[in-house]
Amino acid sequence: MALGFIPTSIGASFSVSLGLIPLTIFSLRRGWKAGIAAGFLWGLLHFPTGQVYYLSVIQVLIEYPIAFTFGGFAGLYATKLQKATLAGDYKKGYGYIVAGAFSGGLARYFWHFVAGVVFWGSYAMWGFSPFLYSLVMNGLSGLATIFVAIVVSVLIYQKMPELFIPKEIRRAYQLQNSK
Ligand code: 218
Repeated sequence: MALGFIPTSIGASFSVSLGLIPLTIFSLRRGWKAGIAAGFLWGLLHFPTGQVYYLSVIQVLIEYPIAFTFGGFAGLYATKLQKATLAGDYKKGYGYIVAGAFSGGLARYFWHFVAGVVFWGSYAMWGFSPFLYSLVMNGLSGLATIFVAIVVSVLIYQKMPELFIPKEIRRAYQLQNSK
């Protein structure tokens, strides 16, 4: 939420969502259930912090509680990432970070795309149709956001891979290998 206060937007339709970086890392560490719970809370926090773009009730429901919750689906790759990392296979680990960031990012921006077609059509520039305008803006925003989340997550993974593995899983693994 705090990272969201760093200005990265151009108009109302393009922005790089820096908050997806910690949500991706958290989801890859704790799994998709904890991830979507965190994503849901992140979506709700836009209300008390006054960060909501409001066009209609349905649009707001889609773009905040729903879209942000889907960001937690990076956690679908948590178990695979942890197994690869504990086995020392960091190359595979990079692949799972990329897959996780794409899963959460695409799932979230799919909802912004839907809201864009239905509710943001009157903002369409350059004579684009609502469909094309939403596809281009949310596609570019989503890809830029996913790219930044991947770069930062991979850099952190290289420096401290253990951040992606909860302490209790690390301990269980160490116990098993000391027997
Ligand atoms: C075409 C278009 N323009 C704007 C929006 C609104 N939107 C897009 C991405 C992310 C968010 C969440 C807060 O940053 C919002 C409100 C859209 N969906 N489509």
